[in-house]
Amino acid sequence: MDRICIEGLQLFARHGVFPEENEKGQHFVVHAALLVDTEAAGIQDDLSLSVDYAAVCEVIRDTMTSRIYQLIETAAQETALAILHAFPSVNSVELEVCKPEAPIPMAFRSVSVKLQRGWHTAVIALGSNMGDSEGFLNGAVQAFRESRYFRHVQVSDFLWTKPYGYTEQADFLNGVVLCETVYSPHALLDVLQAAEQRAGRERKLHWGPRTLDLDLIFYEDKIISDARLQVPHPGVQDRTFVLAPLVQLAPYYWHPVLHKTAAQLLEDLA
Ligand code: A4P
Ligand code: MG
Repeated sequence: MDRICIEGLQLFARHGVFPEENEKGQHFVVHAALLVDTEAAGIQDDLSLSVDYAAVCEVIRDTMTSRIYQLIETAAQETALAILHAFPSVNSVELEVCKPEAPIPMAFRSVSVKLQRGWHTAVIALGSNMGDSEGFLNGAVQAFRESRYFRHVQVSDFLWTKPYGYTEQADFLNGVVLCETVYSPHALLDVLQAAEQRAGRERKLHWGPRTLDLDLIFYEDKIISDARLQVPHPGVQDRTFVLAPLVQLAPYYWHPVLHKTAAQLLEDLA
């Protein structure tokens, strides 16, 4: 992917852990690299097809100076989010926030935080078979829509399905969300689990009844297998209640391990 780079943007802001830093302020330096496709703009020599770097500098200045953060981690994170929202054609941004006057009683050139944030496609399965199932599923979707960490949130129809696995329980209301998120896979899992908690979810029985179950099915074409998270979700190919709604939204979604589309996996279950 092409990059538009801004180096050494100088700002005066008040970020810091110490009250004196918040009162007096100090100089900060920001470097940014925007990952953006410049091909069409380059061919047509047309700024409207690219990203105006002067406008990006204004967004960086406004975000860095409109609030006070204790941490340059937060200043960098918020600035990256502001850029991603202000310029939808920017897929990803690398940002470094430097604090050359940080309160360190030694000689040093600068301290900085450097991070990369971008939009990532994710597929999330929703399920509920206790209480106000439709309300729980809609509540989860609304929370994604209201969060700055998500965009382009698409929702399948919700469908009632017979319980799979442990069958001595009520029918499930199921659906799928296809979205883009700035969260990493593990941060997204935290967000999904927090949403389950807010819906009053109690983890009593594996595969048992629940107010809200949010499973991460796919994250880009990433393959993850660790103690907390397995992606693609290991059961996706066995579950009509995930594949049918997914096929409504993205029949072409490619399973990176089984090397089949969602539509092919659904067909295999027929
Ligand atoms: N975990 C690992 N990978 C993932 C992932 N990709 N997404 C870990 C979400 N969580 C993941 O999950 C247990 C642990 O899985 C988590 O701590 C997480 O670190 P859980 O939600 O606490 O427990 P669970 O829901 O009982 O297990 P699981 O595996 O999510 O259950 P399933 O497989 O979702 O089954 N029948 C119908 N018709 N419709 C349903 O929606 N759902 C279930 C639940 C059973 N039968 C169903 C339905
Ligand atoms: Mg689950």
